[in-house]
Amino acid sequence: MDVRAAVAFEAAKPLEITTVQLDGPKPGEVLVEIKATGICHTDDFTLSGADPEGLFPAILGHEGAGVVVDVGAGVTSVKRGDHVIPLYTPECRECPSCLSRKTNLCTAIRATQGQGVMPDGTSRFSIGGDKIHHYMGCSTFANFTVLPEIAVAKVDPNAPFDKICYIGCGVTTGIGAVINTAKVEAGSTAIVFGLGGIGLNVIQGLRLASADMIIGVDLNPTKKAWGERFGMTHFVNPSEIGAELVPYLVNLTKRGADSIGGADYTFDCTGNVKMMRQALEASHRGWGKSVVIGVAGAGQEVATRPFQLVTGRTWMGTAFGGARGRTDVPKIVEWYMAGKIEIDPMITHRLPLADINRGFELMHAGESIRSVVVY
Ligand code: NAD
Ligand code: 022
Ligand code: ZN
Repeated sequence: MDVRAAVAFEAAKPLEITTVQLDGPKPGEVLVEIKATGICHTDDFTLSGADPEGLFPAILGHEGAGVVVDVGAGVTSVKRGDHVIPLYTPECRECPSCLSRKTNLCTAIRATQGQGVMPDGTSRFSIGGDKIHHYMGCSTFANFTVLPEIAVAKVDPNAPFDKICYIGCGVTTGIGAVINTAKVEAGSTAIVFGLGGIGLNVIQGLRLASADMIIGVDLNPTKKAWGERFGMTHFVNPSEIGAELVPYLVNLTKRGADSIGGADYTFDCTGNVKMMRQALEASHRGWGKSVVIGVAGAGQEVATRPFQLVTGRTWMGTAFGGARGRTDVPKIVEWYMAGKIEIDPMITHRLPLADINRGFELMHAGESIRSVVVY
């Protein structure tokens, strides 16, 4: 069938909106009509050419929501008409990783997903007979896409596509990092580095977990109001404190009889390796946990003195907020529908597919929290 897509033909060029051909679902696959998609940093990272694993031409996009319109042989968990969110971290429930219960990083289709093809090694997308790569197993920058059955989460059909698409990456990553990865307890102190589309969701996750003190750190002063909107209790702009950031934060988190200071939990949502170090070092001696969420550029390394770890701090990382997609994503949609979490105010821009490149410009200018393309 013919579908409309924004195609990344080569690195560092705008996406081209054009008609491409999509083959129907093979056994174990589903055809999904994508109704909305967010534009996320990883799409930009790959499009820029800085991603060493980036493949071209490709149909990018990994933060979508849509409707199942056809299923291949043997598909049992979803049917035509079901509303779904594509999963760049699938959940097969059969591989050693899924069975371990220790990780959400399902390995069932990992190799082919990284190669930009479906599990059978071929692509469903083409243009004039030439193959176009899939992206992160999702390719939501097309109004129809084909996905493995294990890479879709069935969600409440009453939920609005233009909001819940954000649950396909940013919302789940931020909230999941708090609940699944850090396992923050009520009354905790926490510091969030970087108040963008991920950090604000960490903040609302901390509010949900009843954290006591939620400190936000960002160089951009406009982020103070954004953080407060979702539960931040203190804002620190490193360029305005006239002091070293880590000692300043350690001092700010001293409570009662505790003269040591440091937060129970810290989260890096910048992707900057210097901030990752500061986040670790601003966590509490003896028990602080620091979660790396930001994805650093290719080849970057993190450093700290081993003393920081020997004295009881834990450095950890998270992919997709540690969420098991088919199990956890429907629950997060329910939390949104029940008003437990907010999404609407973070969606600052809505665009038609024809204007998708403008969404990337808004991201570069720091003007958007999230731009969503509505088909
Ligand atoms: P964003 O650009 O919207 O937000 C980043 C924020 O950090 C901005 O507000 C910026 O002002 C601030 N910032 C940058 N450098 C800073 C510094 N040195 N000091 C203080 N503040 C600084 O980005 P986002 O959409 O929130 O994504 C954040 C990171 O999370 C990215 O690296 C992204 O790739 C990553 N991410 C990871 C996962 C995962 O599963 N691990 C999932 C989604 C996104
Ligand atoms: C999403 N991300 C950043 C912004 N939006 C993001 C990027 C990478 C990962 C998670 C989220 C990630 C962490 C660990 C891995 N990935 C490796 C997983 C594994 O090896 O099992 C990751 C993922 C998908 C892809 C590449 C890296 C891909 O499909 N190309 C989950
Ligand atoms: Zn993303």
